[in-house]
Amino acid sequence: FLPRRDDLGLVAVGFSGGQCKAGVDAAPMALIESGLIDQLKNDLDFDVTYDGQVHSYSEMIPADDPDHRGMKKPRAVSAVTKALSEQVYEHASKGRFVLTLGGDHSIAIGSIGGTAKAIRERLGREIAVIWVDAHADINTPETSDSGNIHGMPVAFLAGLAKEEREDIFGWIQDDQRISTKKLVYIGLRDIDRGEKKILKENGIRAFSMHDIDRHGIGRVMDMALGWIGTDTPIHLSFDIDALDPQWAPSTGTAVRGGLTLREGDFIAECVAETGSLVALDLVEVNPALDEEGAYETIRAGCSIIRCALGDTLL
Ligand code: 4U7
Ligand code: MN
Ligand code: MN
Ligand code: MN
Repeated sequence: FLPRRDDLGLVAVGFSGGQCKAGVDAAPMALIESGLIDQLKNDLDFDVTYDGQVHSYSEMIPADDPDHRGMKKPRAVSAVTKALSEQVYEHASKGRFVLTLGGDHSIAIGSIGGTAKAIRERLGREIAVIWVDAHADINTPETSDSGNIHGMPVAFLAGLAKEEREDIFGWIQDDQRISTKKLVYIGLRDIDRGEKKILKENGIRAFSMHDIDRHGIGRVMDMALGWIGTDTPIHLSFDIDALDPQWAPSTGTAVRGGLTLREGDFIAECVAETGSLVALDLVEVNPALDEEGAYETIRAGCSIIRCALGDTLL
């Protein structure tokens, strides 16, 4: 079921409406300007299909977007993720590996929704999702204290949060959804009360920083990939705030006590080694925050992408 090894679709999403801090929309351009596409083409031998645009989808964003069920900018996030899901679906249904550069993590509603649908149609398979993050991003509108949708994408993708209104995620169909049984978290250390309850009640497999300290990242990856099982298409959604702020300070919701740069790369390498990776998101880099650390944060993001694409494997 592998995507043709040399074919990569790149989608750059300059969107920040899933949270309140400006600047995360500048990340795709910063990653690209640091040489990412040349690395994909020259060092990794990919055929890159990229429309040369950072999409902000501004034409789709309504001027009037009042809160709904406590969610902030629900129509904007809904419209952007719907458009993104169609772009990602286009790439994935042509057998391309899809790399989505965010943007805040709300965009995973679109990227994962698009991958899930394409892989179902093409291979009749359900994707697994590996979510690498300090946070679980599984709040429902009701459990969220912040109302920021970048803390909710997993709830919408897994069908734990639903909404009738077409313009507020009502467009999400079953074929775009994922199973909580095929979802694995790595790197968690800042989980809200309501999220803990959701993780428990749904038996979701999660490896926190505590688990990584106890077992080491090597055994954690064995357990995480063992849970998913071999020959399952994998979508890796990597929030740069999974890394310790020492390595990735320029991000909107930094939490101390995170992964080292090397542990982040190792996670990506282990996923690459499976040969089952079909899509990757790199999100939450915000070059406008901690400007001194922006270069390091961008470099860390590029490194994780290269590792996930097999660059450092022998
Ligand atoms: B990110 C938070 F309350 N859980 O819901 C929330 F702690 O994509 C944070 O992982 C969400 O960066 C962080 O607002 C979203 C908060
Ligand atoms: Mn996070
Ligand atoms: Mn996140
Ligand atoms: Mn964050």
